[in-house]
Amino acid sequence: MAATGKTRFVLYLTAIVLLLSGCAGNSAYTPLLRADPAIGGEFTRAPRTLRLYYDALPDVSRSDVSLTGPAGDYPLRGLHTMAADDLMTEIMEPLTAGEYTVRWTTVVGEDPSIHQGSFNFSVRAD
Ligand SMILES: [Cu+2]
Repeated sequence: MAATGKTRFVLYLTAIVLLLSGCAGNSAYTPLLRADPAIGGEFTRAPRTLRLYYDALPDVSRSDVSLTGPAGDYPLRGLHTMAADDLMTEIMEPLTAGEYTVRWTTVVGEDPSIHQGSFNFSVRAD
């Protein structure tokens, strides 16, 4: 009898894990379409702004973008939207050669879900 109870428990757990992994499949969706500097790109000319393009209009007041690299956190200024689908911000310090990570959080269009993600780019010395 105890074994039957345990078997049921394991079945319930399996069902829960399957449900959760189904949800995880949905959360793989990202509204981010592309960026400038390009996602994964390598540049000899350091970018001075970050612009992220989404599949719907981001809500700037519920968005955040940050940049980290060889010197830690890089200050950004003036997060705004330029068009119907983007977030843009100015990089306050010149970027030296190295690997950079852009992290973003946003809410887009009519969907109240908070989305977040990150991507890298690199700056190469000339
Ligand atoms: Cu702009």
